[in-house]
Amino acid sequence: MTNKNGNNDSLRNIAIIAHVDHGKTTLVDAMFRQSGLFRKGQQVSERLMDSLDLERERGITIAAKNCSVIWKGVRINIIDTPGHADFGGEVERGLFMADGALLLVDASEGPLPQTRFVLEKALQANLKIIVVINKIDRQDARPAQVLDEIYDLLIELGADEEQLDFPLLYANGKAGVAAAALDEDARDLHLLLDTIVKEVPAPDYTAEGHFQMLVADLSYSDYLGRLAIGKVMNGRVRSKEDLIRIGEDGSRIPLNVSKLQVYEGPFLKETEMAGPGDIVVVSGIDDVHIGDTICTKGALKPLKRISVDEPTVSMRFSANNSPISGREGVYVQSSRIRERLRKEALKNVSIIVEENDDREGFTVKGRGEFQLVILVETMRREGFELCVGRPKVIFRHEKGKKLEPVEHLLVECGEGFTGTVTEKLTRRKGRMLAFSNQENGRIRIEFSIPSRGLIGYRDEFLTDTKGTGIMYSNFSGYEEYRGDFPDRYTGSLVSDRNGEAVAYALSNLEARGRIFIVPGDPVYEGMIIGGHSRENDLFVNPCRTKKLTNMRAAGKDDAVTITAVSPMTLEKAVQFIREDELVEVTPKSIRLRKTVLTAGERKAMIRGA
Ligand SMILES: Nc1nc2c(ncn2[C@@H]2O[C@H](COP(=O)(O)OP(=O)(O)OP(=O)(O)O)[C@@H](O)[C@H]2O)c(=O)[nH]1
Ligand SMILES: [Mg+2]
Repeated sequence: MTNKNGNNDSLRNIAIIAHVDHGKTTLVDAMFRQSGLFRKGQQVSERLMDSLDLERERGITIAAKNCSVIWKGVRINIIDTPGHADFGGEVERGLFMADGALLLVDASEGPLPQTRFVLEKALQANLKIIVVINKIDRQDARPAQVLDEIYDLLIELGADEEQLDFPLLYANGKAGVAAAALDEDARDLHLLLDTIVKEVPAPDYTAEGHFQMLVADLSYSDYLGRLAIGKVMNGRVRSKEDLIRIGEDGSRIPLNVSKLQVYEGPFLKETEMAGPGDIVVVSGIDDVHIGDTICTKGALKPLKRISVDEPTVSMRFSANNSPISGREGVYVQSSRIRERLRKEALKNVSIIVEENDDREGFTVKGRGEFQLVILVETMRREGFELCVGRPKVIFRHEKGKKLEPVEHLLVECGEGFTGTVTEKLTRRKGRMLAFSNQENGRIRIEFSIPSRGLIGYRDEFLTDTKGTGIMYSNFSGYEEYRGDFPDRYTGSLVSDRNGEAVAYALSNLEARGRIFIVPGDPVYEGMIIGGHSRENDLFVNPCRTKKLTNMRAAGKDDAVTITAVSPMTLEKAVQFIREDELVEVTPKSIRLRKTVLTAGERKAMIRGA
């Protein structure tokens, strides 16, 4: 940047970044508590920043969020980011508001794939890095080796001398303590807060500059309408001020700031004025996009727009056209789905929505199947009914070559499982990169594998390792297509009629595969009721009752025993379906189905092909 000749020393902007579950949100809680934000004895829920329902239920952060603490007169704006690889776009967006990054690394797990991703992005953004080796209370903590691994990672990522000379703290975020050395008796996080103020540069700006703000996040309030959130790059802004928004196409739209707010803890506080470097929430704009510049009429210069990595996975969304559609949801029409997806693309930088040529559905592109599953789950809770197809990777074509997204995969499991895991990953065109014995007796293996090889694999991996394995992957780049392999090795059990599933029929079908439904469930022709143990699809009658020859036989039918079925989850369903299958999603049910439902239609298609 040029002409930056001022520093706002009353502020610091810091992003907390890490691999999933390394303790970011928990550490923010402790910072809140110790900066005097809450009354003594006040009941405050855990992981306060994980405010979305799905975040609380799943115990993970999905969206990056802003908050602040005041420490010794300095406001530290904090951006809590998600650690799951599929939400990497949120980290990239969050880093646009930060001048420094707190890199958390679990004292036992050490740097994992997403640690590399977030650190790389922070280094690219030229942020001051403070390293926190966290969870030092863990029984299996190995802080000395973890520190070595962090150095190795930084060197690999091309960090310079200064970046290698990072400030280092050891913390137990849960207990709210941090110290400069392991043998130091830490009682609080004061040293961490002091280190942030001392080491992270105060936001700089052009002293004589006019107001300019980069929109990095959007929100909505029933009272205030759309809210634009971002960092003030230069100048000051006042409530009620007349400003201009510069859109991506260069359009300049006037607006009036109806309310100006800044962060106080996890809440918003109204303010009359905000200075350079601060993170503000502006209301009074109807139409605004992430990446837009808001500025005074005097300085109509757009700032560099926020850009994030391209999506790698796509999924088809369409209106639910099953014979039992519209019974369980509130929003079923294609137009409602379109509207909802448009809204999502507006506030989620890593989601792209395209209307399909057939005008019947939408292609939603994102950074991973889990990100798309979370979107579908959110929509179903809002009352939507829809159908989604199998997640597909997005190929690229360059210089006559077909390229595909490739992941860096790390699996950890007991020694007895490594054979199966390696065999399956190799079949999916995975290449082993590293193999190591962990201190806890487990084996860690790293692979480079096409993203498409991982779609549908997680569930299988958990079964193969009897639920004890862990796997993490993140996108490492586009590479030449590694060749075909089947999506799934088995077919489906498909209902050949409409009706209601019956215990007697399901019990008999158990010999054919794994059943997904229970007696009493509605079924329709073309609905998938289970996984076939052989390759082909098998058309079956799940409604068949035993012929009633006399009363005793009828009594026997009631006593039929069937294996317990665990309810189908959206994740499992999306992982199970093949190219010619769909998941039917309603607020109450997850059903699987063939895309083409009836035998007649299928035959017609084959004839037409
Ligand atoms: N032993 C120990 N556990 C911790 C510590 N800090 C957090 N945890 C636990 O680690 C788990 C994950 O904590 P979070 O704060 O949600 O981690 P996160 O990094 O925000 O996770 P994502 O945002 O989903 O990436 C929770 O079960 C915490 O209770 C710590 O210092 N020690
Ligand atoms: Mg979190």
